Amino acid sequence: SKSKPFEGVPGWLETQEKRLAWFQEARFGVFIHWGLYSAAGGVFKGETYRQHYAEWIQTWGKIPSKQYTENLKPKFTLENFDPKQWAKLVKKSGAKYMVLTSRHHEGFSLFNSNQPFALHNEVTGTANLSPDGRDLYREIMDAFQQEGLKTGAYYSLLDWQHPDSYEAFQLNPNPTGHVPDHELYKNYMYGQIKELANNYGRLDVLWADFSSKEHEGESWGTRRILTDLIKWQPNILINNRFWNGLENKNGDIGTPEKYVPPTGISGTNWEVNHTMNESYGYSSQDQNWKSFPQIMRLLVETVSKGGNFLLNVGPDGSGKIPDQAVNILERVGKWMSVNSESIYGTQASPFRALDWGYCTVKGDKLYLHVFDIPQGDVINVPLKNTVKSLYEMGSEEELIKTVPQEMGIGISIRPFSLENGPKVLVMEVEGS
Ligand code: FUL
Repeated sequence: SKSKPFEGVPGWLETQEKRLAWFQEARFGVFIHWGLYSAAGGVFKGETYRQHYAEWIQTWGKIPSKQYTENLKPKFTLENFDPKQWAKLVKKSGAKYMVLTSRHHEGFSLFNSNQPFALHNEVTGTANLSPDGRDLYREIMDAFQQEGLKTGAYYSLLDWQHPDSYEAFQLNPNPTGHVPDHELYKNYMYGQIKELANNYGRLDVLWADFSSKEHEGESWGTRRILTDLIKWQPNILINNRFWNGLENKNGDIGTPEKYVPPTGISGTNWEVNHTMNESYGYSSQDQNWKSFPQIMRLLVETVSKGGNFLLNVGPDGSGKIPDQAVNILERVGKWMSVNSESIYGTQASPFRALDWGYCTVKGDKLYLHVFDIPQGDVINVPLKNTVKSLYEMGSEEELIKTVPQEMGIGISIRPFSLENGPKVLVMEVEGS
């Protein structure tokens, strides 16, 4: 399982650099978790679940699939569902791509799957979520592509509904003594991934989720999936979650979840996925929203360590994006409209911890993201080089007196409010 499966897939490694180019340029994307769990919002039949991942409510509550469906489908109303508005909001935030839960662990698809089990089954009737001949997945992907964004599909390897998946076996009553047949489940998965890759135009990312130690790698039929995927979608990127471990290098993209690796991850491209409150799926029980400056720290810290930042949004069962999330995206967008040059296409900071913020690099420019002003209102950049130019992003003034300091270059900073996000100084130096 520690082998490099991608090495055996024809064309994979040869094209990797080229396939990753847009991803490295983008640096910032938005994740959308939306499914039946969104209609529960952390509450099922009057009982509240405060666990961090509201999309796990079926498992927290040990709810059989049939009961889960009957209760939640009527609450998945779409009343406020406006994919064009979602796409406009995300575009305005400055994000360059979006990854949507095509199917989470509960086993319900936002896309219209033609797999026999998805069309009709004895467990839930159908595993497809779209009503009346609609295809919610298509509506969302189309809207985002029309805004010029790259689009990816999250696809769960786990399934709490399909009788041939182990996890479903644990949740659902099994009067006939059926023994799960992993080969059948694998074929179902393969068939659905084939649909995602062939029936919806471009697919830029397949975000698989997730493997456990007991069940990982080739045991999902991964080699077959990868071999065909790159034929169907020659530019696709695949994350590393067919294999166990968030930082493993078996894929195009490592996927640290809700943390920023202190020194980045060497030897692979990677993307932090993070939440605005605690949960990915919508929860009326989770009001622990991060502030806008906290979100900015996570974004900038990640990029300063060489990673991408995938910021999650969880619309509710009506299709409404919570106001707090809208507010954060709008404020990120406002900041990005002035400062995005310091994010897009930048690389990791050459410095270790700085006491005032983070640094990103592009060509001979250093972008200094100031979050905290040290005593004396002077930030220190640990460099001896001569400064060619120094200015603040979004300002005409050629800056701010630089004071040579023992430890490097000192820059005096006027006090400012972090409520508008970090201040970004651009510094060009001689002899980088
Ligand atoms: C995890 C999942 O179990 C969570 O529900 C969420 O989707 C997160 C991004 O990945 O492994």
